[in-house]
Amino acid sequence: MGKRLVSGLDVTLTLLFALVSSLSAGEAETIREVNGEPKSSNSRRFDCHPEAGSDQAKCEARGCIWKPSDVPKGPWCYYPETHGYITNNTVEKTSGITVDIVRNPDFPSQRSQSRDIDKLRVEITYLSGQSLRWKIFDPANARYEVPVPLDLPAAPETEENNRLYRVQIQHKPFGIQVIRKGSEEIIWDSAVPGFTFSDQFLQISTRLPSNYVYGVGETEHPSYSHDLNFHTYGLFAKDQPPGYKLNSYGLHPFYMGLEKSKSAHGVLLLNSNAMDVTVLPDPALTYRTIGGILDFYMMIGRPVLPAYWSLGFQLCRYGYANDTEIADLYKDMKAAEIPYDVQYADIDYMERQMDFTLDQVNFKGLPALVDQMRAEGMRFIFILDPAIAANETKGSYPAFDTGIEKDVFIKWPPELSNDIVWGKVWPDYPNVTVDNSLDWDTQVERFRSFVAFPDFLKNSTAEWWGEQIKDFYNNVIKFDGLWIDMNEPANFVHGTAGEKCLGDQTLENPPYMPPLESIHRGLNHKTICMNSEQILADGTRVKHYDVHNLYGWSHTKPTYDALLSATGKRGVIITRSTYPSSGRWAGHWLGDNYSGWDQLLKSIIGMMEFSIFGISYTGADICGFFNTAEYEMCLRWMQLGAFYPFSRNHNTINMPRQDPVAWGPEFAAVSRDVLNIRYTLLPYLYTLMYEAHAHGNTVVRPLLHEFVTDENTWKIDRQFLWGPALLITPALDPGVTVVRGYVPNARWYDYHTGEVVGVRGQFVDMDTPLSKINLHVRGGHILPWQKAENNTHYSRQNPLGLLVALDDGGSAHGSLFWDDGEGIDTVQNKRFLLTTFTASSGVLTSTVPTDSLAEADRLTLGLVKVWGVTAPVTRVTMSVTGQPDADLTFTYNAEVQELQVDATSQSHSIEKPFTITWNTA
Ligand SMILES: *[C@@H]1O[C@H](CO)[C@@H](O)[C@H](O)[C@H]1NC(C)=O
Ligand SMILES: *[C@@H]1O[C@H](CO)[C@@H](O)[C@H](O)[C@H]1NC(C)=O
Ligand SMILES: *[C@@H]1O[C@H](CO)[C@@H](O)[C@H](O)[C@H]1NC(C)=O
Ligand SMILES: *[C@@H]1O[C@H](CO)[C@@H](O)[C@H](O)[C@H]1NC(C)=O
Ligand SMILES: *[C@@H]1O[C@H](CO)[C@@H](O)[C@H](O)[C@H]1NC(C)=O
Ligand SMILES: *[C@@H]1O[C@H](CO)[C@@H](O)[C@H](O)[C@H]1NC(C)=O
Ligand SMILES: CC(=O)N[C@H]1CO[C@H](CO)[C@@H](O)[C@@H]1O
Repeated sequence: MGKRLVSGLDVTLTLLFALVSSLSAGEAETIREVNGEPKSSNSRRFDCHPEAGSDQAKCEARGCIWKPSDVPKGPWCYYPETHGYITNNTVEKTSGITVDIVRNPDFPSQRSQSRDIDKLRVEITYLSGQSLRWKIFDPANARYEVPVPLDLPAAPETEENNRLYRVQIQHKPFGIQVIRKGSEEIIWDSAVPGFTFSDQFLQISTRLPSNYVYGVGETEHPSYSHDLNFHTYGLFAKDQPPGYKLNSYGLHPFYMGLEKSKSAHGVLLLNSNAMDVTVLPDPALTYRTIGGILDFYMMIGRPVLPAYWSLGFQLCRYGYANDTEIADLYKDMKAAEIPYDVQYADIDYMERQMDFTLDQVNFKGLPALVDQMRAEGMRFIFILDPAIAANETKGSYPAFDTGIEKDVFIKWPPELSNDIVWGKVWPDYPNVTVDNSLDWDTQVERFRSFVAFPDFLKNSTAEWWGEQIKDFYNNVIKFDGLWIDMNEPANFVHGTAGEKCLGDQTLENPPYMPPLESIHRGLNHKTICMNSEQILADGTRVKHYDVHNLYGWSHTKPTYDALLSATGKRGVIITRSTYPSSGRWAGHWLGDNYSGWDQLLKSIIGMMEFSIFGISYTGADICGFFNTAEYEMCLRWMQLGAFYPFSRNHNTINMPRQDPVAWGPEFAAVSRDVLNIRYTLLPYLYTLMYEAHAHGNTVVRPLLHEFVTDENTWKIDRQFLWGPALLITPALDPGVTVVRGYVPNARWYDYHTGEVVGVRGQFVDMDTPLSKINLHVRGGHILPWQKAENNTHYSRQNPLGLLVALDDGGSAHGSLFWDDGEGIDTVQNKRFLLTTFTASSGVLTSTVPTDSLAEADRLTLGLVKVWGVTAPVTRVTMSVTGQPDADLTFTYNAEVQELQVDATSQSHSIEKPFTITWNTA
């Protein structure tokens, strides 16, 4: 944006190798060709006219070639081979390479309204042995760069031998090639035509090493592994329920690519402007962004450790009429004995949907209800939106008044106006009665109050926001977590409730418009004007145009900090709009999905994508948000949703109820059973959450992450894993009683029976009557568990059970992470217990690498189940240092090959290492 912006456009590229630690499974199997059939040379074309309305004249005016393609959907207008930039000067250092490049003058400008930047600098930094960054920018004029801090290594890896990769620079056209050493595969290759760097249009393409590419969000995808047949996804944060090719709430310009050598790498483009990503059959990928610089990376930051209770089941709806309705629901859930930890209230609880207020008519009794529920071990989460109502009588609404005093709201650039950029969202004007019979636009115009949007990038805003949250907690109502919504930011008027967007109109309607839902309506459709001004922490003034996609990201940390400071506990934050690194503070629900069968599969894809975006606490609204849920679909969704890390049934206003006690006793029983399984396995899920937080592992895992050498797994998205060891095969279609699922190459046990599955490396038909979801446990793993109770407050007090699933060689291993469940920074402050378990040759041993748990949080050992014990057991003993060996009671089931050992009588506290030995006949 050259002069107009204080600083301009920035695109940075960093490559991640073996991003997913479990991915580089070391099986030394022969490498197979993964690229499929030979490609027509036409499939190598890079599109020179991605906008609609391409013709020969327009094409040739860009210096491009016009020729029909024999590849369906292939571009007819494409770049000549040498189009792009040419290297001028290359300097190699031990820490990286710097290259000056100049635009190849043989080709005309691509977009006359967007000034080309003819000389660029490329800085390649060897961040670590596994990662590198390359940044392409204008050395003469600073442009906007993304102010999101990433966890980068302290110093570059200067030792060539320590790097897994090599970098090569191609001269004409200029391109970067990143080569994985060993396999010698080129895993990034931008030495292709079409590289463009102008004020409002930046484009870079890379060839991909295989046809298997995953990620790029937030947008709904019909499959986890991308279909590479020329699909373009527009990305721009929007209050837009997910739908095919529609840009949605957040921005995640990150993809993971598989290589022929069956390794994987990840690439993040650290750019926050509106953009699109095209996948091509070459195979290749093109990024087009309309601002910033090109900056590519690897470290995204590790996901937050959510409070233990947040892994419990949760209930919500938009449209609870009053607190009595919530109290009745709670009573019915208790009577039905369905495990449940968290109740929500949506914007209904507020007075006229204004943040930090309570409806004193319909929700007068809510604070008392919340106190009562919390006393019984339940938790409460409230929604907050960013927009603050602006038409209240002065002195009556402190959130707005103090916001004005502290100057926290987004304004126009001072040279245009000193006013706030007003919008309209949910809050109603004071003293009006909304007439719901009128059409939406008329309602918005007549009844919705003006609102101001806090600028969360600005220093003073976090402090003000934190004070509002603390006052709300101390003076109005207690809560345990917060749910932040509408933070794209969403606006019910386009641009501004004032007249029109002031200033430069190319910001509202840029010369290149990515294929967004609002393509014909401009970037400010349902959000604020792009020319609004925001202030970074260092004082830099930036355009909303550049930082729009960071609004939800910037809203998240201040909310998380305020929650911790108000409650003194870590709780949980759920946010709708996300950007890379949002997972450090929050989880994400997959948005306002609808009650349709197709959404069950899409939710698995969405969860697996957010796993690789570094957000492990995810799940869709169980039974769907919009529309009417149907019995069987909702039942199947309850079964699937019992395995979302974030497991919440949520519904919109004016729709029939869809909670588990709304459908009669049979539905309630199925919900109870499947949630009891979830609750039983929460110690395992919590340990996975810890591993994600401490080591960056994924929680919900596609099968390919564990079985990458098995090509059958590369396209599987109807099944998923919890960590390495629990395989979930849900029923996703109406009327089915059998579901086809893959059994990867390992020994697996049926979770429900403990019996070993006879096959491996095959697709099999699994019975799935309405009451059952198929679950399998992988041999070689030990899963910690606890008997389920009505909520986690009580289940956490039960003895710890172990499920030991032996592999073919009779061994298994696993671990348990345990803390108080809600303390702040228990991992950083080492206030936790970490126990590892190993079983081999009839002996189960525990070791305790970290033992710093408070007395009150300690657990005793309970029931140990061992699967795959092939010979009858004659005696089981337990030994603990300093104590005489004790005989334990046990049962052995020869048919199932299951040994059950009851250690309860020993009252053995698990921070002390123990050994359990079983003797066989
Ligand atoms: C290429 O680099 C040389 C010296 O580094 C410089 O004099 C020359 O102007 C550069 N060429 C272009 C086109 O920028
Ligand atoms: C609460 O709302 C329900 C549902 O609209 C209604 O039937 C009931 O009368 C209301 N109760 C109170 C106490 O307002
Ligand atoms: C859960 O069970 C405990 C113990 O039986 C009981 O005291 C508590 O009220 C129950 N809580 C809920 C929410 O059902
Ligand atoms: C609401 O507040 C805005 C901003 O101050 C003002 O322009 C508008 O006239 C007010 N509307 C009403 C109905 O008070
Ligand atoms: C709304 O009505 C109340 C009571 O009638 C009055 O005190 C208040 O000033 C009114 N607010 C506005 C903004 O008109
Ligand atoms: C914002 O806060 C940071 C950290 O406290 C400080 O370094 C910076 O100067 C502040 N920025 C402004 C514009 O006050
Ligand atoms: C059911 C479901 O979750 N569907 C989609 C919801 O939205 C996300 C994007 O926010 C998609 O990834 C899901 O597939």
